[in-house]
Amino acid sequence: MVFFFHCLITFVSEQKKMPTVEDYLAKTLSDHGVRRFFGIPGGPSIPYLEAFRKAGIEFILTSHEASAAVMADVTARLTGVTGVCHATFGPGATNLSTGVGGALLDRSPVLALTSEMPDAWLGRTAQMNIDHQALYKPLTKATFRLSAENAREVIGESLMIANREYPGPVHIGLSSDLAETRIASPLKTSKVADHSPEYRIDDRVRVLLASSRRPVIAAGLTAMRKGAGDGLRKFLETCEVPVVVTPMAKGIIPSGHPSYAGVLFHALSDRLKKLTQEADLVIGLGYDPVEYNYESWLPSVPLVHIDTVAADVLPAGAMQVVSGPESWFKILAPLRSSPQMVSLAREARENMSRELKSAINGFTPATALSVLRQMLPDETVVTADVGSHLHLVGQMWDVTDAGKLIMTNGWSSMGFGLPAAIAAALVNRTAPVVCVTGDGGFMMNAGEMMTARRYGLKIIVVVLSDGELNLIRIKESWKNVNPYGTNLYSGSLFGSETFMGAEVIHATGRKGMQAAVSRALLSDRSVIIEAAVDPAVYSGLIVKS
Ligand SMILES: Cc1ncc(C[n+]2csc(CCOP(=O)(O)OP(=O)(O)O)c2C)c(N)n1
Repeated sequence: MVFFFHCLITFVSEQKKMPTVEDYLAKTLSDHGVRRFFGIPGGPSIPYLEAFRKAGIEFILTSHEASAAVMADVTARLTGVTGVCHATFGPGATNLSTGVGGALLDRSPVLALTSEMPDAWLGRTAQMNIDHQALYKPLTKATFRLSAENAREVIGESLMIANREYPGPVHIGLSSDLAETRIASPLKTSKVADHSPEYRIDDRVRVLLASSRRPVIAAGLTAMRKGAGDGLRKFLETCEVPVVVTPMAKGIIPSGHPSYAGVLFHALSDRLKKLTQEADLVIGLGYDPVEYNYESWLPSVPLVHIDTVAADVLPAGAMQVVSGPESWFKILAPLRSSPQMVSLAREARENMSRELKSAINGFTPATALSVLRQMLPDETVVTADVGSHLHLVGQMWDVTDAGKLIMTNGWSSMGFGLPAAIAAALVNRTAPVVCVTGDGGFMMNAGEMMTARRYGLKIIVVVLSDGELNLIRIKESWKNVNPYGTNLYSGSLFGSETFMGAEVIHATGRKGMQAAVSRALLSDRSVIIEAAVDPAVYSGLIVKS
């Protein structure tokens, strides 16, 4: 009996020493390297906000939860540390989910924390109550409900799962009565190791590589994310073969590199056909089909697909090697130079560049971009939204380095550009951050201009104002349908000199654009440049898909 009471007292005093769930979560994330998290709080969020604040993790209040998840995604992309975002019950969680889907299909490690109803209320009719676990199942790599008993295991495992290939989001539901409870005594955390998969190369892959005379490398999102650019450049020094890239891999080698041909899928990418159709072998290198499925562009030649994760479906006859980037260039060793293909790559690159230059005629989106390119320093971080302008930015913008052009081409959600710019400005307070967006996409998350103001951030927002959802209008024209449901407004978008406290500069021509950019660069606050462009050139540049 005495022994029993002794054990009970020891257990109770041990429990008292255990941290609360919110302190444990905050400390674990802080130790992991998290420095800020994004969202909109509800009542049950308060203990978590406090615990995070005390652990040195700043809460960034956004105008919409979707933006918070985009910011978490972009923070993770730029820092290499898991991004964290938070929302309350029901509508908070559904708002957040749009950005969480982005982290899934753009492959970014994110923890999405939402407040959930206590056990007794799950499944009941109650204000703001929906099933978050069901909501997040298709949008995440895993979804959990935290408890005092599973806290250690779930938090540790969530971080691991989010960062394993492909990286992506994990959702953790925080029951609203969970805060202030102490986590249960130490549990074994199950360690799930993430070493690169053991790879096996089929002999047929070696034969294909060794016998190819006209290979083309297609470098993709995984290659970019894994930092394979240095390895690729080194490889190309000894083996000269052409390289095409997916939009999110732009910058993996410089646009002026002799092997660089151009960007698949984006403006004028059909000009790459002359090169790809000459190929006798395509090598998808760190090629994540989420951006652009092979079926959409691959000529009927053999494919060797190399990636960190097995593809769900590949074109018939394709060979695949699942391996980490440290083995990629060993795998490619049998490949031989192809000067003839490299000269086709140069031709494609030069032709596209010539055609893009001819679109700089009057005040077109290409003119606005060329002014920006000339005036912004190389260290500028550019974020782009989704629409016709992205097709142009993707092909036209010379990217000097990884992390200098940020886009979503896996999830492709309008409204991405502005919150992405805010996240980039929070990470890097010295380099200029410029968001290039269409007017439709800007309007989706325009409230985030207040977030930039609240945190004293300086971003330059270039709204390519054409008064319409141009990409959809172009798609209507491909179907011989008159413009319908795509007109946004007539006249000026802002009709004012300020928007939420930010100066709005109207530019209607090249000179005005130049003056606006100089002024914006000199300003110590966020500036919006409303570039009233003529969108007519888009239809000749965007490739029918
Ligand atoms: C959230 C979301 N809704 C709708 C779409 C479909 N969509 C793709 S591009 C586009 C038009 C974008 O218009 P705007 O932002 O003005 O850019 P522009 O095409 O004019 O450059 C639409 C509606 C999408 N990608 N994401």
